[in-house]
Amino acid sequence: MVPTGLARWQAALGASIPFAAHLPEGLVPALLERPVAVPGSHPLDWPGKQALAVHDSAPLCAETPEALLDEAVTSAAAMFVRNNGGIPPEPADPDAWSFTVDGEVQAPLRLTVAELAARFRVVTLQLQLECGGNGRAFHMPAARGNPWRQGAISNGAWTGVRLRDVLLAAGLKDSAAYTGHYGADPHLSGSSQPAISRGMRIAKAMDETTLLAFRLNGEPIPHLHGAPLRLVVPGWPGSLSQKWLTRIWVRDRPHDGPGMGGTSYRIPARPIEPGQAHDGADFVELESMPVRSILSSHAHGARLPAGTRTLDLRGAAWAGDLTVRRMEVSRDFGASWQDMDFAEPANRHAWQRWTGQVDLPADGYYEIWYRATDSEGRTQPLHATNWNPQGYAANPLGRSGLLIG
Ligand SMILES: Nc1nc2c(c(=O)[nH]1)N[C@H]1C(S)=C(S)[C@@H](COP(=O)(O)O)O[C@H]1N2
Ligand SMILES: [Mo]
Repeated sequence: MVPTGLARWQAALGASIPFAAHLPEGLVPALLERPVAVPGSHPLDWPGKQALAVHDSAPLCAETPEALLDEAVTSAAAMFVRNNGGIPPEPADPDAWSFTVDGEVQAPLRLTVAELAARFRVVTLQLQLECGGNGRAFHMPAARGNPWRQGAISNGAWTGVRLRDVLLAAGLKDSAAYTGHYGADPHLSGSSQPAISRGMRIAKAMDETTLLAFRLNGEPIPHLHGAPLRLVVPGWPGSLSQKWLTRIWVRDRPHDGPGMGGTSYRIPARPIEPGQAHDGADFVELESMPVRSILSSHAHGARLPAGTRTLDLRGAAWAGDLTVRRMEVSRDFGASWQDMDFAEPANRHAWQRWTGQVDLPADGYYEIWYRATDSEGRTQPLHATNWNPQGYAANPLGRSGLLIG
């Protein structure tokens, strides 16, 4: 059956749609539905940063277009930015920056960055840092918050010490159950309450890939990304990766700072009606992020020369605490899928790069659909599922529109 609106769509695209017969009923071509530029955004103008798509200036939040994520290790310039408050002043002596560990520990600690590096084993790991709201733009109806598409992800090479080693040095009491994180950034209202203060179960804090980081890609961390000291809690919502870190409070119960409880970083255990008002009382914490993939070799909306008959595709995929066990691409609206090659992660919690080739039969409009499957067999769905008021964990498959000719 010919989908309704096909002639209109082809006119709007200025191209024929060779695989139009496979367009699922009711699906609008991605290039017509999703403008190339993120609606309402403007390019970031910030020293040392690329022209990311700014969702908000106060607090500063900017998304990385997928095509700027083509490096195996994300450069600092390409990293998305997510702030909940202001940006604290830069300290004169970064090595003298100190933070405390207190609460349910035998011996509270105050350590400077220099002491951390001297006392504990220093490691470098490639780590996914993904905003809990990545993919929010795909929830229908629109959910509250920055409408990230898929660009609130980075995979930097972080250098620091394991939080685990520092917690062991402080000596966890049997009552230690949770962390609470504090940073130096001011609340936008000027009040003394933290802009954000989240925490995690102690098991994640004790994971070998949870770092107290002071370097990124072999350089000092850029101030915007949390220098001189930040947490990197890979695979879980980025909000746990406290920037400008000043304190870790070890608690005997779940933390209750701003960003905890209710509908914050929490998702329905059983789906609710999309758009429904909800207090989130019976929601569950969003911990390991869902499987997701990006296409970085071709930007959504790119035009390639007439006669192009093969595409060399590249991208990345990741799955929170899990790994990716399959990466597939379709160029005919999901009628057929082709397996892509993908690499093992550089270390646990690093993303996985993928590559592959598809053939195109003619000039015209195509959509490259891309989806990953995690190590427990969950595949990215066609549409976002499990709608929730703050729009977390939407991971529909990717759809990039390309024009040939
Ligand atoms: N101190 C502090 N840390 C913070 C935040 C913040 O607002 N203040 N935002 C968090 C959120 S929601 C995310 S997704 C990541 C983003 O890290 P980035 O800006 O370095 O990419 O930082 C987290 N750490
Ligand atoms: Mo975030």
